[in-house]
Amino acid sequence: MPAAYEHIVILTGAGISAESGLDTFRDKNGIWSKYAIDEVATPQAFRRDPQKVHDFYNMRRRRVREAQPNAAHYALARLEEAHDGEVWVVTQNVDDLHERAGSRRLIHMHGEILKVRCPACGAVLHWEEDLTPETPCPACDTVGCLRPHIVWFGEMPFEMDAIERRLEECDLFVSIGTSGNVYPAAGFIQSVRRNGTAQTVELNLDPSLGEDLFTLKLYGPAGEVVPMFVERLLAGQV
Ligand code: BV8
Repeated sequence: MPAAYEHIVILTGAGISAESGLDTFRDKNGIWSKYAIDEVATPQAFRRDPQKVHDFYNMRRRRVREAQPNAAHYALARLEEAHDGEVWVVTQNVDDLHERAGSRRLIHMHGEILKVRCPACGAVLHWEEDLTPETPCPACDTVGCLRPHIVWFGEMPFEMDAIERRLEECDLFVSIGTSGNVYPAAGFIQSVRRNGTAQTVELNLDPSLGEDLFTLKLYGPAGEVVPMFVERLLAGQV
């Protein structure tokens, strides 16, 4: 029997990695309750105090290396493998937990914390160690400009053209673990609704800012709600 949905797009945010021990941003005691965005997550912050920005990302990179994928990450990888149609994960997260759980069709629209980029030569390299303002670029030896391969506020997210195309063709859009605060990701649900008749689903701990825009909403920890949703989807019950 043909799958009910040919093109599934799944947007994930920090909430899907919360049960892996990685802090979210806007929950109580979240990252932005301890750090100021304009001191650690903008190009201006990096120019003003690169050491402070490197310290912030060094701490987060170490935590990602200690974290493991959780049942929600594995459920999405199982969906991609078992579903008779295309499944794309567009993640706002910079951790590598989707990859480690087995997801392949994956777009990191805000970059990846286990990569660094050299603005001098354009190299993008896998990187697991701490960075300092004195770390030379392994590709061109330039010192002082190596940065995390992360999209900061005020920078254009990666692969927006590809994402727009996926949103145009999707017939199922699922938003998982995101508060709907950050654009353009928070606007994807509006794009999907404008483009046509896709089924729209929000799986979250609490209702997001865009909750009214979704037709199906299931609330609870991603580690419980996502595997249950994936099994219902694979059984043709969504
Ligand atoms: C840009 C990398 C323009 C850094 C991040 C309108 C249109 C366009 C832009 C804007 C606009 N209005 C404002 C802007 C500017 C800005 C923006 O959106 N600001 C916000 C704060 C208002 N946007 C930008 O700057 C973007 N760039 O627009 O460029 C441009 C145009 C032309 C040319 C050049 C430039 C860039 C945004 C990307 C910034 N980088 N991340 C890093 O990670 O350090 S964003 C940051 O927020 C994180 O990446 C995070 O992923 C993202 C979104 O947060 P969430 O993932 O949703 O996390 P949050 O904590 O908020 O929510 C967690 C949710 O999980 C909650 O709902 C909670 O209930 C739930 N949860 C918790 N536990 C669980 C759970 N759910 C399930 N299970 C659980 N266990």
